Amino acid sequence: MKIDFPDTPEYQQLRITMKKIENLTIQGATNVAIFGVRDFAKHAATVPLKGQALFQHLETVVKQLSIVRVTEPALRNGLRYVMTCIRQDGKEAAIDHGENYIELINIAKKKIFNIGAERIQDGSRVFTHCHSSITVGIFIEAAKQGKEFQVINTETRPLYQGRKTARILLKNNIQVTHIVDSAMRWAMKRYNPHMIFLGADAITVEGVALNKIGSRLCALAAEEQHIPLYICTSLLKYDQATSVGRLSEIEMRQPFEIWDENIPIGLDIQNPAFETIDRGNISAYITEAGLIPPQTIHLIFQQLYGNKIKDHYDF
Ligand code: RUB
Repeated sequence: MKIDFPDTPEYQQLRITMKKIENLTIQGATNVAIFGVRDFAKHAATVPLKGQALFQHLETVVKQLSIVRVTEPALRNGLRYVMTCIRQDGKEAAIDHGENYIELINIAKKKIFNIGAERIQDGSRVFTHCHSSITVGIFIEAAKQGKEFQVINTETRPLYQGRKTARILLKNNIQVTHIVDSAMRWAMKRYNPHMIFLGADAITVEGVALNKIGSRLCALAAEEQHIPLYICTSLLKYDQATSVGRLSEIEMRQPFEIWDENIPIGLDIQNPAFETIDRGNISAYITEAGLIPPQTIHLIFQQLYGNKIKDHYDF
């Protein structure tokens, strides 16, 4: 990632947020979108520029924020939403517009929590991978409704986001069984979960989901055992550029996250952050519009958000 904002006070908050997004202090697509959009809107409202100079500057900031984590369309959709509003109403309203987008996310989250929780019953066993605030929110909602169930979760190497999931679930008195990523298939045989719940970072026009590396393995193991797999996500993660043939990009992270000292000289280390889950492996998406089949993503995104988030294919 390349940050070339000047090291001056008006960029300070943006620089801090970008660093936190980059090093995963702010983690998961939904949080990346919320924090990124909020700080962008504040920056837009306060930067001492006007007219053409303002828009040129903000377009640069949008591009910079968009490449901190390239597989995050919910952030890009939010930045574009705020930019469109600023062009209509001026930069004074930028903060309100940023909050309006965040409100769309929050409304979507609540709906997904309820729709997802309906699928969980007393005695359910649910498998999940990594840490998705949406998936965890569903589990917490189901627990609030008094349901007793078990979650099987992976540690998620190399950065162990699965531990965050395990801690939050335990705190909410939800039974959790924690496994290494490579025990996914074993765990599916051993526990025979009723369903898999995964989050998403991006959704493509074909209905393919992109989520944490390991998600496709999870989907293949689920297919072998005939276990339904649900992607729990807001449609705000739809990558609109895929509707004109662009491929959703997969973030490659630094090798030191895998091996940080005494690395044998000459060793090539690859650290992909995400991978695709084919639509054929997805039973349904659990979204703010209800339970929907993968091939309807574009249509339903247009129905829900088409008038708010204009097509943008320029990233
Ligand atoms: C997190 C991850 C999550 C999605 C969805 O990856 O893959 O499943 O981002 O999260 P990372 P949410 O740890 O690299 O950010 O449901 O919170 O939007």
